[in-house]
Amino acid sequence: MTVVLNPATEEEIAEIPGASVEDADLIVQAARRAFPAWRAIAPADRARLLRRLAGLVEEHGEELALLETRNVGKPIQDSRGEVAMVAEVFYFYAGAVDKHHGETIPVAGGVDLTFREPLGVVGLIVPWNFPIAIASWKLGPALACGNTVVLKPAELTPLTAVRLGELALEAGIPVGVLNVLPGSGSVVGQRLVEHPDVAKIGFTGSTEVGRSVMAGAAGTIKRVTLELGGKSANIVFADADLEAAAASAPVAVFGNAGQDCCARSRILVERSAYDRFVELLVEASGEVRVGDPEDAATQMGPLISADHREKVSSYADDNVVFRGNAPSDRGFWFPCTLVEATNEDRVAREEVFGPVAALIPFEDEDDAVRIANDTPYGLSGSIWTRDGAQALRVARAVETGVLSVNSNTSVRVATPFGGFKQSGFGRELGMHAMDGYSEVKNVYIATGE
Ligand code: TAP
Repeated sequence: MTVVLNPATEEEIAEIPGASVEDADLIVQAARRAFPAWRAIAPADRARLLRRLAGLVEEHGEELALLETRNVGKPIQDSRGEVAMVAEVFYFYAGAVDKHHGETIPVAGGVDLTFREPLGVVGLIVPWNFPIAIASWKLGPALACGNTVVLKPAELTPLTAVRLGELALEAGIPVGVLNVLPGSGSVVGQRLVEHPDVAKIGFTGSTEVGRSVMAGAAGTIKRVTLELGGKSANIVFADADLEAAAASAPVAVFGNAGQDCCARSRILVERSAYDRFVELLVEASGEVRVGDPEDAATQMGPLISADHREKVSSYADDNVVFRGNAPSDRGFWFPCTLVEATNEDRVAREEVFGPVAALIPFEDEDDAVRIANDTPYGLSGSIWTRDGAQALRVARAVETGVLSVNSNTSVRVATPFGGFKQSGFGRELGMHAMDGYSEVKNVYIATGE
C-alpha cells in the first residue's frame, strides 16, 4: 500500500495498492485485447467518446480540481485551470480523429498512398507536478490515433488518474482501452518500458529517469517520446517594459512552487537595466500570496514532499537577495527565493524544481544568447524587448523547443510543446502529437499505367 499525503498538511488522504510486475503484465494484456476493436471503431464514434470524456471532466471539474489540489498542494485556482485544460485537450483530440490522415503521392506506374496506423498498446508515464494535465496531453492523441493505453501516474500523485479512468468508463470508452496502473516507477514503470507488447512509451519526468527509459526501450526498439527537465532563461533587455516583465517573472518561476519543467529559473537581465529590474522583481516577488492551497486567493502552495524540500533548500543559501514568507508549521513549505549568480553556479546549472530563481546580468544580445544556450537543457524560455527584430533574432538563436516574447506562457492546447537537447524529443499537444502516436504506412498499387 502506498500512503498518499496532502503536502500542505502532511495528512494521509488515501491509500493506494502499488501494482506489481504481474499486475502490469495483466493490464498490458487487457490493453492488447482491447486494441483491435478500438482501432476499428468508426472515427466519428471514437471522436464522440472522447468528447463525452471531455464533457464529464467539465462536469466533475470542481471535484477533480480539489483532488489535485489536495494531492499535489497546488493552488485551487491553478488546479481549476489545469482541469479546464484537460477538457479542452480531449475536445481538441476528438476533433483531430478524422483530420490526421495520409496522402496520395504521384509516382510512376501506379498510385502511392500513405496511411496513419496506430501503434498498439502505449505506456504513458507521468510525473507528480501536473498529474492530470500531463496525462491528458498523452491520452488525447494516443486514444485519438486508435491506440490503447496504460497510464502510470507518479506514486506520489495517483488520485486524479484513477478518477479519470473511472470517468472514461462512464463516458463509454470500452474496458481495456484506457487503463490506469498506479505503482512505483522502478517496478511497473520499468516493466512497461521493457514489455515486448508495449509499442511506445510517452514519458514525462526527469532527465535522469528519461535516460534509463531510453536505454530500457532499446531492447525492443520501442518508440519513445521524452519530455524532460529544463533550466529555461527569462531574457530581459534594457528596452523592455520592465514593469510588465517584473510583474510576470515571479509566476514564471514560483508558479506551482517552481515545480514546473518550464520554470524560467534563470533570469537574465541586461546590465544597464539590472538594478532597476531587480528592485521591481523583489517588490513583485514580495506580493506572491503563499498559503492554504484551497483558498482561491493563494498563488503558491507547498513543495511535494519533505525529501524534495531538502533538495530545494540546498540551492538557496548563497547570495540571497530576496526570501519571501512561507508557513512554518505542518506541510512542505519553502519560500520564494531570488539569488544572484553566475551561469557557472550550481543554482544556474541544475534543475532546482522549487521556487528559487538565479539572477544573472548580461552585456548585450550575443552575451544573452550565449548564456541562455550554455546549459544541457532546452525546453522553454522568454524574451522581453520592444525591438521586434531583436526578439526574432534571439528567438531563432536560443536552443529551446518553446519560447514566448513579452509573455511567460509556454503551453497552448493547439501548439506543439517539447524540448531540444537534454530536455527530450518528440512533441506533445497540437496536431504534432498525433505524429508521435502513429506510424506512417506506405502502400503502392500498380495500375499498369
Ligand atoms: P521522475 O522521478 O523522473 O518520475 C517521472 C515518472 O517516471 C514517475 O511516474 C515515476 O514513477 C516514473 N519512473 C521512475 N523511475 C522509473 C523507471 N526506472 N522506469 C520507468 N518509469 C520510472 O520525475 P518527477 O520527479 O516525478 O518529476 C519531476 C521531473 O519531471 C522534473 O525533472 C521536470 O522537469 C520533469 N517534467 C518535465 C516536463 C516536460 S513536459 N518536459 C513536465 C513536467 C515535469 P514514481 O514516481 O511512481 O516512482
